[in-house]
Amino acid sequence: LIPTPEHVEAFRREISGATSVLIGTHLNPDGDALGSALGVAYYLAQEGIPHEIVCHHQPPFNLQFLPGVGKVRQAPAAKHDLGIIVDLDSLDRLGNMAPHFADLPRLVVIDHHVPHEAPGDVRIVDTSAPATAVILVRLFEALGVEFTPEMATCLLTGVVTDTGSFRFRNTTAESLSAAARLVESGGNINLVSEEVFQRKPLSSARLLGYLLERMKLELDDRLCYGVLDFQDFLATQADDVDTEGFVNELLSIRTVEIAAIFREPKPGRVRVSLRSRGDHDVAAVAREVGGGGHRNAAGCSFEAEIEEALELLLPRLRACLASS
Ligand SMILES: [Mn+2]
Repeated sequence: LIPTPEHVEAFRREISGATSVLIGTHLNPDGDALGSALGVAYYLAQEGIPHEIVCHHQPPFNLQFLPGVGKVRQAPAAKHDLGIIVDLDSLDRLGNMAPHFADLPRLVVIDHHVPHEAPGDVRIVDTSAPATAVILVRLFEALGVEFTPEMATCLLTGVVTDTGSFRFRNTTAESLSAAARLVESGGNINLVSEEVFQRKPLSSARLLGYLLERMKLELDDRLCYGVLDFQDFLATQADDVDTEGFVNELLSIRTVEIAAIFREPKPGRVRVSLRSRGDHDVAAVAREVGGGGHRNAAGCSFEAEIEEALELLLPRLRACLASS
């Protein structure tokens, strides 16, 4: 299990050798990114080690409840001699924060994504972990850290969001027991669930209404797609972030095996989200048009009209459905 005793020892050495720590996480931070970064910050505070947290983007609306979230900045104010980055495995994903980490003498990476660049002097990476927050729970337990209620709520947010509230396939005995451990330590699971999942803006609900009203089904209702054009975004005053999770609504229909959403939040720029069940490889489809992702969750975007994007992708999605 990761961290191994060697990882724990290496981490302990880095911390004891550091005078000041810069904590970072990825662009468009989610609950695991910010919850894990704040969990590390609470740990360093307990150890009496000065630290800062930076992120390219500000925390999104639905994560403003996180204890300590006000400490997240868009640039470091001080000098640091150790970096700890969580929930990402390439310095690119730090966005504008990347140069601040590239110059640090030492770097620790704690993550659960499949490594690409593999930066860092100490790497605590477990691709089978349900969330970075779960790796931190293991690490802090090995270090004998006392989980405060604030720290527990932050880490719990990572577990709850990355497991889709214990619905995704990464919901294991360990994700549940880590969550139970955090709730026992004072983590507020009701607050986390309400804030993360029950705080949708009205604009988002209206936009979803448009999508569901006009979605198209083909091939015995196995392929489902929908379009949200610039007029729809204008009419509802929604942003592209408000479409988070929409494609999963289409895939949640019993007969649907491939779902796609074509959206134009700004004129002339089309973003496409693709989802599939089982063996249908939508990442292969996305790669053919310059996008990428995982087999069952992929995306692409281009400068085009929505009609062109449909003409480009629909034949490929139909072929994908037929071939697997
Ligand atoms: Mn994560």
